[in-house]
Order: sequence, then C-alpha cells, then structure tokens
Amino acid sequence: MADLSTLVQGIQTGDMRALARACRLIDERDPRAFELLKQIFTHDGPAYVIGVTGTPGAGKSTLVDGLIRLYREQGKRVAVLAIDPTSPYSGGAILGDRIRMQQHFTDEGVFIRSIATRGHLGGLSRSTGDVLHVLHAAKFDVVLLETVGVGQDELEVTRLADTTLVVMAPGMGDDIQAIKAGILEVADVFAVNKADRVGADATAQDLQQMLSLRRVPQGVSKMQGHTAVSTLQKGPEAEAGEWVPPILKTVAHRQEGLAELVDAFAKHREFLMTTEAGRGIREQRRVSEFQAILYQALIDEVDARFADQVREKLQEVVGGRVDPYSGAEALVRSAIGDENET
Ligand SMILES: Nc1nc2c(ncn2[C@@H]2O[C@H](COP(=O)(O)OP(=O)(O)OP(=O)(O)O)[C@@H](O)[C@H]2O)c(=O)[nH]1
Ligand SMILES: [Mg+2]
Repeated sequence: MADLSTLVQGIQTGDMRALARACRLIDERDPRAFELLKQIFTHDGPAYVIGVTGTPGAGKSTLVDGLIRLYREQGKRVAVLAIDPTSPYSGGAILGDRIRMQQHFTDEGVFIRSIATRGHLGGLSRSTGDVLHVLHAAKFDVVLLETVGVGQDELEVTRLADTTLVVMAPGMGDDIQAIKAGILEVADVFAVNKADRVGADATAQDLQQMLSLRRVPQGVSKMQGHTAVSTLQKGPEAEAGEWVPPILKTVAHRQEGLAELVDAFAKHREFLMTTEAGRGIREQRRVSEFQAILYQALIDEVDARFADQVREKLQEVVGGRVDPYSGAEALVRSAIGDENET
C-alpha cells in the first residue's frame, strides 16, 4: 500500500498534515489505522507524556499553555492532546482554549489536536493511546494530555500518561472534599494554581492532610494498576522506592512556579525509569495496553463476522427464550469453532 508508506514516512518526519491524517484515521476507526500503527510502533517511544487533569476552572488550560511555552524555550517539540468533553457546559471553555492556543498554531514545533469522546467501546482511552503512538513515531519530546472534567473516562486517559499533574485552586475547599478519591489517586504531582489568590496555602495544607489520611500501603496498586505508587506521605516515613507526590504552588498566567513543576515532572520520570517500582509501573502499562488492544480486536472481529448470529441470539435472549449466559456461551463456542457444546 503505497499510500500507507507515504503516510508512515510523513509521520516519521513530523509532517503536520500526515499527523492530522493519521489522527483522523484513528478517530474514524478506519481499518488502515491498525496497519499504520503496526508499522510505526516502537517499544520505547521517546515522547514524555504528561497528563493534566483537575477541578473545573482551576487553570489547566492556562498551565498547559505556559508549559508549551516553557518547553518550547528549551527547544523541545511539543504535542497537545485536548480530550474534548461531551458535556454541553464546556463549549465556552473549549472556545476560550482555542483562542488561547492560537498563538501556537503557527509554531512548527507544536502539534495540537482534540480527541472527541466518541461512544465506542473502550473508546476514548483506546484512541488516545493509538494517537500517542503516532506522536512517539513523530519523535515529539513532550506530549501534554489535557482532560476536561474528572469523570471515569478522563481518569482512564490519565493512566496513559507517564506523569499525571492534578491541578487545584484555592477557595475550592469543599470541592476538594467532594472530589472523588480517584483524582487524588492518579496524581503524581499536584499544582495549587492561582497562588496569587488568598487561600493557596490553606488549600495546599488541606491537600497535604488529605493525602496523608489516604495513605496507601506500599506495593498496593491502585485503580487497576495506575501509575502512582506512593505512601502519599512526606518525610522520613516515606519508604525508599516510593514516589511521594509533591504539592507545588503556581500562578499559571504569570508563568510562576512552572519551572519547578517541570522539575518535578523530570524527577518523576527519573523515578519511572530508574527504580524497581517505576519498572513495575511501566510493565503494568504494557500489560493493560495489550489487553485493551486484544479485546478491541476480538470485538471488531466478532462484529465483522458474526453480526447476524449475534443479532439472532440477542433476539432469543430479549424474547426470554435463552438466558444471557447460555446465549453468550453458544456464540463464543461457535466463534472459536468449538463444536463440543455441553
Ligand atoms: N488569578 C489567577 N487566575 C488564573 C490563574 N490561572 C488561570 N487563571 C484564570 O482562571 C480561569 C480559568 O482558567 P482555565 O485555564 O480556563 O481553567 P481550566 O481548568 O482549563 O478550566 P476548564 O477547562 O473549564 O475546566 C481563566 O479566566 C484564567 O485566566 C492564576 O494562576 N491566577
Ligand atoms: Mg480547560
């Protein structure tokens, strides 16, 4: 397929149009995307992936904007994936982000792309994972993965990141209490943004206290093997080989505290690359990715080849003639060609 090899070449040379085309194939779940991903895959992609999540309005987009600028000053090539919400509330926010981002659109070293939350199975995190491989192949130095909202889908996406930044802002004390435990557990680094406002110290302290209450025993993997391994406690109690998420204060629109943030990211990356715990996390990520790809491939295959049988069986189940367990079992047996039905 000459067309595909041109595309592969375009990606590997960082051609923006080729990148956009590849993202589109993935987004549309074009069968050629699978072939493309096979060809460009590398085991140790060079891009360092930073997930950015946090409470609404805390300043995530402003921080991402500042981080792009900082990394660009260091001569790094940066990609930004904005995980678009399906929520109707966020239309305005997204528009604002677009305007803010515009200054980067003409920069050859910055690639910006939104990923829509399509309804398909395993959808958002799977297609984001595929796009990440495209960005690895294009040899970006840094990928910023900004999620909007703190739902389960968004938390799933942060599992794809090497390092997850959770952004909070002062005056959200009650919010912090209300935040699902999930968001604290995915954090590798915390930013208390809007530190120019009163209450930033109190928020940082609240956060610190909440983290120490949530102390997790060493070695316990959280959220199906998510990245953060930490006792979530500072000081001498933290045992060797564990990551303790630092809490940093930032003023995003003034670029304050961003250098420290980048420093903390680098330390976390170092932890991932050089420690036993870090190796375990990276291994677990490969396991989860393979499982997700395998299951998706199986589902696609079944959809393509057994759609009629599935529909028939479904009618029997819905009509109460077959129980769902027997129905599923019969389909699986016929799909794998096992005639020894019991
Ligand atoms: N005072 C102050 N305002 C800030 C700071 N950072 C961001 N803001 C403002 O806070 C508002 C929200 O910032 P965004 O960056 O859009 O926040 P967000 O977390 O991306 O918001 P959503 O995507 O809607 O959840 C904007 O008006 C920013 O200008 C800061 O450090 N200090
Ligand atoms: Mg935003």
